[in-house]
Amino acid sequence: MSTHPGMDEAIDILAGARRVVVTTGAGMSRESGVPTFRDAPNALWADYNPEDLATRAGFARDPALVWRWYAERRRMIAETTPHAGHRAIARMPRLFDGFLLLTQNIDNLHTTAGSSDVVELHGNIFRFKCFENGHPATPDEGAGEPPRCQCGSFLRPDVVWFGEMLDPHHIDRAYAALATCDAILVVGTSGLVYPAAGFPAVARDAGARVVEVNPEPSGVTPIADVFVRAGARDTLPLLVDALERLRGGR
Ligand code: BJW
Repeated sequence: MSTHPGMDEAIDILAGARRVVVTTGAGMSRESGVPTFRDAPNALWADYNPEDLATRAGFARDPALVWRWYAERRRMIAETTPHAGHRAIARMPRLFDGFLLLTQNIDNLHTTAGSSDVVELHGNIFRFKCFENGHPATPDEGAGEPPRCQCGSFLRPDVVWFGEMLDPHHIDRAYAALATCDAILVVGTSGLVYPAAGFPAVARDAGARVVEVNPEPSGVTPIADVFVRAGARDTLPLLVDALERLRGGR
């Protein structure tokens, strides 16, 4: 008998799956010290209106404010390290015939933990691009807030703001995997921001079982086959340890 209600069923579902999708949100990195977006009291947006910060219109209105907000978050994230849950997910691909990790997180922690193929749906805070033309760019040290691109426009973080399209290549990979997976493991997302919020339902409608790990109910919980009400850091290693034992270290 495992510690958390639902763990044994979650293990059964994943042990019986050949193709698995894992999708993660901000709660995945909370125990590494990265604040989530919507959990009081430390939520990132507690003091700000997201519409002022994470939109093209917000950046156009006050580029320095948005740049500084991201610069502060980048400094803070750079001091964090992945936890045992990130490392457990990095061990998962070898357990299945098909595996895809879809993260909404921009913090790079899955990659640092050893996941080699991470679909970063909302981009990466450590990359930059031109605000006007979208080409990749590297800011010069001390080049202003925001720094200018060579073409004269401002630079911005290479993240996906509200109202912006996700990378079509990422979307194609996501929906192809969702259509064919046997199980989807959903970790630490409020299930409110689309299109990622719709992924569990897409997978379920294509026949997959839905396992959720989250200390609080989310928008995903009503359609989850199993809801493991617990944090990512302690739960995922237990889950992956059990799968590795069952699969004989395949
Ligand atoms: C733990 C834990 C622990 C705590 N362990 N768990 C369909 C319907 C309605 C609207 C739309 C729609 N389709 C598109 C839209 C518009 C919009 C949208 O979804 N709006 C909704 C708010 C309604 N979507 C978009 O604009 C997207 N673009 C798009 O679809 O383009 C086409 C289009 C355009 C326009 C109209 C229609 C279509 C782009 C979305 C980009 C989101 N960007 C952000 C910012 C990224 C950059 C940055 O970081 O600054 O991404 S918003 C923010 O929310 C961030 C996150 O990735 C995202 C999701 O947040 P997440 O991960 O769920 O975090 P939280 O904080 O909300 O939840 C944390 C969870 O963790 C909680 O459940 C906790 O309980 C849990 N937790 N501790 C495990 N220890």
